[in-house]
Amino acid sequence: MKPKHLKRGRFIVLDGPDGAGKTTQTHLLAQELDKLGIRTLMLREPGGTPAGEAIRALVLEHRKIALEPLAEAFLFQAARAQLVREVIVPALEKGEWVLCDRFSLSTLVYQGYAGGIDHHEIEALTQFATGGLSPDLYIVLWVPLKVGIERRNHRQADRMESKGGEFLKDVSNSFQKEASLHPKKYTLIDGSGGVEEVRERIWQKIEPLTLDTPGA
Ligand code: T5A
Repeated sequence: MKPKHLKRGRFIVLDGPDGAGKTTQTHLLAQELDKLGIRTLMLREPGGTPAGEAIRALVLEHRKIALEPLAEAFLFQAARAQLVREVIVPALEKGEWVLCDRFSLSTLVYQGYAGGIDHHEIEALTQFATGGLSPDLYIVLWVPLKVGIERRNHRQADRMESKGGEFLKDVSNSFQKEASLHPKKYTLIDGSGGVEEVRERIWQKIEPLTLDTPGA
C-alpha cells in the first residue's frame, strides 16, 4: 500500500532573480524528499518538454532573432501551457511532487515589470496558459543583485541577463516587491548565506507539507 503522503502530489515552485540558488536548492530539496520516500519530478521553465526546450533555445539563446517583450511573453506562456498539460498535471495526478525552477512570477517580472508589458495582461495570459493551476507553495528565493551577479559570473549571460543593469535592477526589485506585497501567494526566503543555511530556511516551509495527509 502506498504511504498516505503519496496520495496527492504537491506542486512546489522556486523562483527568483538570476543566481539566487534556485537550481542548487531544487536539487537539495529533491534529495531531502527522496529520503522520506516522496517521489519528485524536477522541472525548469522554460523547458521540461521537447516543445519547451525548443522555445528555451529560441528565446534565451538565439540573440540575433529580434523578440519584443510581448513576443517573449507569449513564448514563455506557450512553453508553460505545454508543460502544465503534458507533464505537471499528469504527475500530480499520479501522486508525484513537482519541483519547478521558475514559473509564472518570472513572466510577470521579466516581461511585465522589467519588460514593460501591462501586468494585468501578463496575468490574464498566465491564467489562460495554466488553466488556473497554481502552486501549493511558491517560494521566491531572493538575493541582492550584486550577490546574484557574483554567483553566476562563471557562465555566459542569456538574452534576459544581457538586457543591461537597469533591467536587472528592475527584475531584482520586482521579485522582492511582488513577493512582499502578496505573502499569501508567495513565500519570500532570503537566499543569501551558505547553501546549507538556505536549505534549512526552505525546509522549514516544506516540511509541514510532508506531514499533511489530504484525503486521509
Ligand atoms: N525567463 C524565464 C523570463 O524572462 N520569463 C519567464 O517567464 C521565464 C520562465 C531562465 C531565464 O529565462 C528568463 C529568466 C532567466 O533569464 P534559468 O535557466 O532559470 O534562466 O537560469 P537562471 O535563473 O539565470 O540560473 P542561475 O543558475 O543563474 O540561477 P539559480 O538557479 O538561481 O542559481 P544556481 O543554483 O544555479 O546557483 C548559481 C551559482 O551560485 C552557486 C552555485 O553553486 C552556482 O555556481 N550558489 C551559491 N554560492 C554561494 N552560496 C549559496 N547559498 C549558493 N547557492 C548557489
